[in-house]
Amino acid sequence: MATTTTIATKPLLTDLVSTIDRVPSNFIRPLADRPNLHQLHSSSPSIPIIDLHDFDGPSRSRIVQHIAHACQHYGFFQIVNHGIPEEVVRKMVNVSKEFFALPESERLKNYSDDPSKTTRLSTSFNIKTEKVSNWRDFLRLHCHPLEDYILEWPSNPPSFREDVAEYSRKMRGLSLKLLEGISESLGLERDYVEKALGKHGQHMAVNYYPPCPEPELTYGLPPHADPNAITILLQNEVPGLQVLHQGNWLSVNPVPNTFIVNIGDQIQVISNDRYKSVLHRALVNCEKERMSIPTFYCPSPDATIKPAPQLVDSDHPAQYKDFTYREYYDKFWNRGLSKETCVDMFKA
Ligand SMILES: O=C(O)CCC(=O)C(=O)O
Repeated sequence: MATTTTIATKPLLTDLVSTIDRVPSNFIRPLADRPNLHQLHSSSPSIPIIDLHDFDGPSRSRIVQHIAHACQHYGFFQIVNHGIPEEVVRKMVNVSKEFFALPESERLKNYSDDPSKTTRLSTSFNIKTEKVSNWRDFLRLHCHPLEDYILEWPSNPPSFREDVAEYSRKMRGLSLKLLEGISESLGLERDYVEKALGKHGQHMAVNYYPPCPEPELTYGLPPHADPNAITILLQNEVPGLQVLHQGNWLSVNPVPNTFIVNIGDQIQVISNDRYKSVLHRALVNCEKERMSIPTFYCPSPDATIKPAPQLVDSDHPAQYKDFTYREYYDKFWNRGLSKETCVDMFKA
């Protein structure tokens, strides 16, 4: 094993980590921009937990109030009793693990550094444009409409397509339910946000963060806000996600059978800034591999996004100009992950 490495010599981190015992120089963040690992296991309060049981029954208005509070004050919440069968989640997690355990040559069949590809395995964020790399490999898939994409997905492991398709169908159902709750929480018609997203899009990533010999020097993912409408995140039992709240980084430690939901930039725009798409980041650690599986629910590329007219008046002028999601998404990928969120580029 080499004692120092100055450059990464493999396309994927998964295959690099066993050959190094220092972080290669292209992953090292400038001093002022490194994570503070002391905060990782802090016992400070975390994001709200919302129980979705009875969302379609008499508790709906109470749950909608909780959603409003969480979206306004945190931009993030966890959900329990969400209705996704444990078996579906277990299969999704297992097949993801199996995928990242495949031989390098088998995994690399899916490799691409072109962000416009609808199915691809890659590393970091956007290696064509970024200056510092992130300690992450990821498999990214488009999932809606399923039949347009499923035949592009990896066919190895053999159950991959079936297990991931079932998971993404369930995630679509849950996303639509949450979008109803978010619409109602803004005082809009139940289907307002659903209609505002045009024909809808759904993407998914399987993020794989291998153990890192010097986790204080780098990020799995640096602070960023999500470009889509909402994200539903599943994480394995290894902590790493942190959310910015009132100037502090809150750790969102894994809780079995929950998902983490966050508001993305498009809901911030539709809500005319009532709700905030919040910065979050993924830290890595030196002992355990971490996996997270976000579902990004989004508008279709041709959908025009703008503040809901019902939320605009003389006291609350429109904060954003109209744009298509395609314009937004291209900017997001090309400028790289940043604390200055992309949504500011679309201010009125
Ligand atoms: O790994 C995590 O917990 C966060 C993932 C994330 O923020 C992303 O994929 O955009």
